[in-house]
Parts: sequence; C-alpha cells; structure tokens
Amino acid sequence: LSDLKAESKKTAVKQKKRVEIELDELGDWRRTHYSSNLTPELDGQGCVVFGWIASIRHQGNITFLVIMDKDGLIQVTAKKDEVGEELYEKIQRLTPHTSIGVKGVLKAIPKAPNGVEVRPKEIKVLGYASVTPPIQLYARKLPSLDKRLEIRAVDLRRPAAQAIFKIRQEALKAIRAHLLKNGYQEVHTPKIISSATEGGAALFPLLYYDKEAFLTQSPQLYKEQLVMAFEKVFEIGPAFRAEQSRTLEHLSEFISVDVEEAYVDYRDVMNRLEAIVREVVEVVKSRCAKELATLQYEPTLPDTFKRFTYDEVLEILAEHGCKVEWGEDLSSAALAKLAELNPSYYFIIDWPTQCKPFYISQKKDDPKLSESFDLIFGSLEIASGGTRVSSRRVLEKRLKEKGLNPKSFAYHLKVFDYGMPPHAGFGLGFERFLMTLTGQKNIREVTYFPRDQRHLTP
Ligand code: AMO
Repeated sequence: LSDLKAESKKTAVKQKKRVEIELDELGDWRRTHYSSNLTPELDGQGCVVFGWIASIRHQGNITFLVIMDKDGLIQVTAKKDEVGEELYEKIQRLTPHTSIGVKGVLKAIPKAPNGVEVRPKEIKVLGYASVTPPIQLYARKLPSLDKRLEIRAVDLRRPAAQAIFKIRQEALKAIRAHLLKNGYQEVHTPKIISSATEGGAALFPLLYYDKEAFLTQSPQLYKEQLVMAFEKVFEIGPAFRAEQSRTLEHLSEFISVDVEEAYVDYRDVMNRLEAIVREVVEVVKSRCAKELATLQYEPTLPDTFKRFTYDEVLEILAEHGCKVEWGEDLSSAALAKLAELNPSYYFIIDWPTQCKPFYISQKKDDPKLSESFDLIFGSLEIASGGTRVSSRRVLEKRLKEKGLNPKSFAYHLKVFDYGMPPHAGFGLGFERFLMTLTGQKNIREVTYFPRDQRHLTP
C-alpha cells in the first residue's frame, strides 16, 4: 500500500497530455474473478480480470501494476523474461487510470492484496487514460471540492470516496430492509407537482405543457393520501429545494426518506425513526468496518435518543447564555451550543405551531404547540416529522393561517372527505444522515453529483 501511495503521488504530478495508444476490443473476454473472489487457494488457475490502473511500478525487468476493480485491488506482476518482448513493451506504455483487461495465471504471493497476484499472458487496453488527473488517490490533502467535482467520475475512484459510497449503499439497503420487514409499502409519488408544501423553501418552477408546475419539495401530501389505502408507506426519492444560501448542509436536490403511517401519532413514528437510525448505524459498523477505517471515523450511538421539548431547549440555551425568542427557529449559534452538550442524536419535540408547516397537528391541550419533532445530530437537523392534521376543516383553517390558498390544495383536501385516518410520519434527509455515518462535513462529499446554486454540471 505504501508503494501504491508513493507511486500515485509521483504520477499525479505529471499531467502532460499523452499520445493516445490504440485500443483493443473487449470481444469475448469476460471476467472470471473480481478482486473479492481472489484467494491464495486459486494458485495455478487461469483468470481474466478487469479494472483501472491504480499504480505502475518498474523494478529492473519487472513491472508491477495494481489495478482496482469495484471491490478492491489486484496486483499484476509482469516479468520481462516471462511475458515476452511484445507484451512487456505494451505494458511499458500503460498509464495510471487506464482501464485494462488481463488474462493470465494466478499465483499465490503472501505480500499481494488477497495473497495472490496475476501473471499476465495477454493484456487488453480498453480505455486509455491520456491525462493523469490532479487527484492523488490516497492523499489527505486534495484539490478543492469544486476542482474535483469537475471530473467527479474520476474523483469517485479515490478509495476514500469509494468508502463513502459503499456506506451509502449499505445504509440505503438497511433502511429499505428495515421498513419492508416492518410492513411498510414502498411507493413512488410524482416529482412534478402543482403547489408548494414546505412553506419556507423555494420551488423550482417548470413548464408543464402550457401550465406552470414545480419540482416537488417533498412527497408530503401524496404520502399522506396513500395511508388511506396502504396504511404504512415509505418513499426514498429526490426532493428539490431552491435554497438561497450556500451551506455545507444544503443541496438543491437531495434524497428524502419519507415515512407515513395511519393510526399512530408522532411518538410512534419517532420510535420508528430511532429504530431505523440504530439499525443502520449497527449495520454500517458491522458491514463497513474497512470503509470506516479508511475514513478514520467511528459512528456513535447514544444509549437513548433524548427527547427535549422546545421549551426545555430554550431554558437550557438560556442557562448557557444563548437567548432564543419563543417561537423562533434555532439559530446556528443555538444549535452549535446544543451540539456541545449533545454531540450525537437527539430529538427536539413539541415545537411552536408557528414554526411548523400547515399539515402538522396542534397539541390538543395547547394549540400554540404542535405534535412535531426534529431529529438532530449535534447541530445538524437530519429529520423532521409529526402527527398530521387529519380533519379537512382544520387543514383548511391552517392553510389560511399560513397565508396559503385552500383552492390550490383542492385536489388534496377533497380526499379528506372520504375517511382520512389519523396519521403521522417523518422525512429523513438521506445525505445529512450519511454525513453522520461517514464523518463528512460537506454534504457534497456524500452525493454522487451534487446540485447547488453553483453546480448544474456534471
Ligand atoms: P423538512 O423540510 O424538515 O420536512 O425536510 C426533511 C429533512 O430533509 C432534509 N433536508 C435537506 N437535505 C439537504 N438539502 C436540503 N436543501 C434539505 N432540506 C431538507 C433535512 C430535513 O430534516 N415534509 C416534511 C417531513 C415530514 O414532516 O414528513 C419535510 O420535508 O434532513
């Protein structure tokens, strides 16, 4: 590995445009092994492996290639007297990042990754890297994120990025598995909509034939409607917000994990959310130990997710010299103070009704407060939810109070006349949750192709 690091450092400096070399056809070559299938017991067997070149090292008449496939590293060792002049000469022209296929024989070698290396008999150059990217594979100090995003597909070849996206994959699988095994139906709702649901955040307008329409900010109203027929639903899909400020935790397009359930209230869905977070953290710790080591990060899980009421939070903050007016959202300074006291996951519940959208239910005994919650990690809000208004009359009243026109929501209000059950739910920002699982400070690092005010490509 240290050889690989040193080598990638050297090659990253050379950025000269190179002369293209002729490409080979894939033809009928098909992979026999991924790196993850390789073991010393395969010694002597033939193989075809594919990948891109992570490093090239010459030592006398031997060339060591390390190629990376989707699962890891494979060492390819070419000795001039073994492979012959022609193949050796071809190998000398290979460049880092070039995608190749190698047909050869496996040889058990204790020092090689997986304890085995490939002795090549034939090599196909399938995708030639004519430039070396200015990104060192193992460097801690990287070019700026903006620079890396310009060639994001290549940036994602970095082992640290690979680790983040392996965790993303395992977390996604674990969330879906948890919800399916607990009887939730996975649904898909329209992303092109006619009216806003999340007051504060701005909409992206678009032309829908001859009408104005918008990209959805959240599947809120649709997931509520679907509990009428399916009772327990979830959706994992994109949400769009025209965020005006550029921060480390806002994207214009993010993945929202939405859950909605009939015949329960906000306490039940908070328990569900806590169970999901717990299970995902455990799954990631057990299935992604190697990736967490690469990232040098250990996700934390408190014994209990504390539930502070909004009023309690204001008192705690006041005790620590941070004043928040009742009815205001928590400022970044207030959240930073809370993070000092609670660095991991905790809930803030019972928010002032005025802080929450029209579909959140007021508390029966105190309508100034709502049956709502945010799940926070340190200072980062990762989810919010609550008990919903299930009466049409109340919903119309709440829409008006928020300055919204009930006529724009006629299609939604209509179904409430047909026996809308009491229900509750939440939306979890998937990328924000991933920040807590991977230790990343910038939401863009956990997103394949982030969208924000400055990034509409790639
Ligand atoms: P809210 O607007 O709080 O609630 O959004 C839910 C969660 O989505 C994440 N999030 C974002 N992530 C990245 N970039 C953004 N611009 C962004 N905006 C929000 C946050 C947030 O907690 N319909 C309700 C949920 C519900 O009540 O079910 C809603 O959308 O992690």
